[in-house]
Amino acid sequence: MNDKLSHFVPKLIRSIELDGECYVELQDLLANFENASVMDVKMGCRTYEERELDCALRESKLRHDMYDKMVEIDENEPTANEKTLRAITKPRYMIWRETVSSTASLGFRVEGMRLQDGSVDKNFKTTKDEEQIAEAFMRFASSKKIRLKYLNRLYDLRRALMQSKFFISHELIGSSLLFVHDNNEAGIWLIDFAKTHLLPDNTKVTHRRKWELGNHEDGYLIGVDNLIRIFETTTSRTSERESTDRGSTNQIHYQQDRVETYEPSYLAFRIPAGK
Ligand code: I3P
Repeated sequence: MNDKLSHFVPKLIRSIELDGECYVELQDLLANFENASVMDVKMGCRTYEERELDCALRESKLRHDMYDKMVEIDENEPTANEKTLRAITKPRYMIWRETVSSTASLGFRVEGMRLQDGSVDKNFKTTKDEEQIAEAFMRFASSKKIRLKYLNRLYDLRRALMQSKFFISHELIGSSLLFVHDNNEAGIWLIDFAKTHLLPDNTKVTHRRKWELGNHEDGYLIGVDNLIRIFETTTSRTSERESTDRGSTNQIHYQQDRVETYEPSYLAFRIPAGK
């Protein structure tokens, strides 16, 4: 991939055909980390495609599983009719899900994380406030050094997105940023492109404008801007663990999209042999 984003996506190793199906083998993003912590952040203000909405409105296929997932979070949310049917349409679920999480307001939501102690937390469906999110980030990356590395990576990512020919010509729906760190390094990559599509001819998006049916805006950059802002607030704080760590630095200098307190590092990833 010859694009400004090429350092931010897993490398393609090869594509293979197995039993008539085509598979791609991708770089193992965890290979260069020791006991990695991993967080999945779903990007954008919208998580369904325009055509999905169109199909659902025409077919109005009802989903019992999505009704069940909805009442598990808020039993008062379904309408009387939905309660009778015990089912809702997919767009009804997806749009509601965007508003109970931070997707609609901040342009991203935390999907889940795996911490270094092996614990997995997927309980973020109603994590919406910036303070709740900042706390989740501090728990995920309890070391300020690592949060600063993430912040620099986010600055670099925003710059790359704004210069990328791929990004300017595509709509990215339901795509995630994968955050990976260990005690020494941190990286962020774009993953999950199942609902990423080339824009129709003569359609331009800013990735920041409000979505209206037909304009294909996804709000991706709104999410990146807000991630950066929240990570900036977390890098000016000290976690409980760090308050006892004499090595932590309190002076942080934000300079032209780069935090200078810790030496920035670009990660050069080696693709393990045979991968
Ligand atoms: C799921 C989430 C996924 C969506 C899936 C939902 O909800 O919105 O993005 O898959 O739809 O069930 P939740 O996170 O609350 O469990 P797609 O993005 O692929 O549509 P699905 O059940 O139709 O797969």
